[in-house]
Amino acid sequence: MPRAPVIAYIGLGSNLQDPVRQLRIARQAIIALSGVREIAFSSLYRSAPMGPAEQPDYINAVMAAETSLSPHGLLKSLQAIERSHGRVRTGLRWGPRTLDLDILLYGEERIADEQLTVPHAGMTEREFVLYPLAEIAPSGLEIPGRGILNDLVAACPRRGLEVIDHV
Ligand code: ROI
Repeated sequence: MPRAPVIAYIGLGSNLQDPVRQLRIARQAIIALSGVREIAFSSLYRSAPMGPAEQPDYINAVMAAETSLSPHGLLKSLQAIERSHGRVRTGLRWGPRTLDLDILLYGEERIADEQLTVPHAGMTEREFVLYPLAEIAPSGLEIPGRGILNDLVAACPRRGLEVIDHV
């Protein structure tokens, strides 16, 4: 049975192998998925690494997409893009990565299983997620179980986060 389309928000992040290029290529790959239609794409943001400090700065962005894929179907597609774009990860927890694609929100759903946690676990404390999200989402958006986007942004310091480009 085809599903009614929902709005999903996808977080993109990279700090290796030309991160701006990684995000541009990833964006095109997501747009090319069948069952996914881009609605909005934030500016690109540069932020200091959360986690071990001895790694390059990150470039992050958020996409709003309408999708008819299931949450796990979308996850599989995003993981395939991560792999096909040569994702490199050191074994280090919170270490550098070529490409990270996270489902931040999937409509109003709350999901918690072995594969997927939605809303994304760390998103409400991460400036590099909340600010790009707020750029493209309605300010009154409810993050299920966490509160209203505007309030979460107001409570989150920018920590040097800067916009680097408009795409
Ligand atoms: N830090 C920043 N600034 N941006 C990220 O996307 C990011 N992703 C991660 C960890 C390693 C937690 N740190 C990050 O996965």
